[in-house]
Amino acid sequence: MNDLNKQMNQWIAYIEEKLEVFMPKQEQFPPVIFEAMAYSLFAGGKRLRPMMLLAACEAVGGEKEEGLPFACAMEMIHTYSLIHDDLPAMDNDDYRRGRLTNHKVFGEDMAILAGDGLLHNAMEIMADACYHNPSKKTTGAMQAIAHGAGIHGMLIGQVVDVFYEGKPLEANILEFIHINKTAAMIRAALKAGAILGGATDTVAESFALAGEKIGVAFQILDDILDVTSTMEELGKPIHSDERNEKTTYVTLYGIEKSREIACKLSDEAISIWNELGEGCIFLKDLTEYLTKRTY
Ligand code: GRG
Repeated sequence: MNDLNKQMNQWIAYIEEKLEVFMPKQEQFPPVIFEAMAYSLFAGGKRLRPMMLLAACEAVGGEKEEGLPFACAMEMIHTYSLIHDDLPAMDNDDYRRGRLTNHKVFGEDMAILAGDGLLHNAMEIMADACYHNPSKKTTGAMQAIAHGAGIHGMLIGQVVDVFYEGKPLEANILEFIHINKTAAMIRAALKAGAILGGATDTVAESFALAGEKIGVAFQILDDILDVTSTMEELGKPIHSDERNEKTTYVTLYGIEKSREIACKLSDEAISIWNELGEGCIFLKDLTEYLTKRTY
């Protein structure tokens, strides 16, 4: 295992331990809602957003403990979005994080409520942190996260994605969807972490910009991997009319050009980390891993 994998695993273990602490205790009846929330939260995600938030906080000289409530809140918001995205009314998926989706196990009604429960719990954790430590750092971080998750970020990305369902997309619409649906939460994680660590507004904006580039590159690679893994499974090239297909970077530009676009975005993010200096080495390595991945 290389150094980056070791560091990522350490972050994951740390985050999972703290997520347990920040989950609501089973004080209410019936227990099913607590089970449904925990089922998806502890289903083995990569914990990228909280990891980035904590690493950004440390990169600018902050203590990871300052970022903890916000990091856990980010993962809860991310998990809520996955539960809702998988619902029959949206993507209608049966599997997520290697297990049956929340609604397949608990039913649609409980899955909607489990997503809502995680979102509201995240808001309560952050509001609590702001209340106990009122400062521009805590309120600024909460603002960045709510902004990234809501109507100016992930949510509007999902709305536009749903709105154009089944219709061909222009490149600028597809870019809008990626910037918001996928990249806004990565942008928010890095910006919030930098704010909590005490970065100036200008430096926090650089973290945000790197996050946007990483997020879009990450999504383009996801689209590429989707096609290449299907090709591998089928053992042959597949043509666009054989797949029940959405517009992606791959359908618009082809695999090679899409790889080039992702690579360029990744390089731009890495330049930002280089400019920000030594403290950003982990984030730089993580960026390379996520945006040039072959896994
Ligand atoms: C329901 C408001 C609302 C939004 C849903 C996140 C999302 C928006 C949809 C999920 C579908 C999807 C493919 C989104 C792109 C972002 C993405 C690649 C999510 C998966 O993130 P990972 O790879 O997942 O970090 P893990 O499971 O590791 O946390």
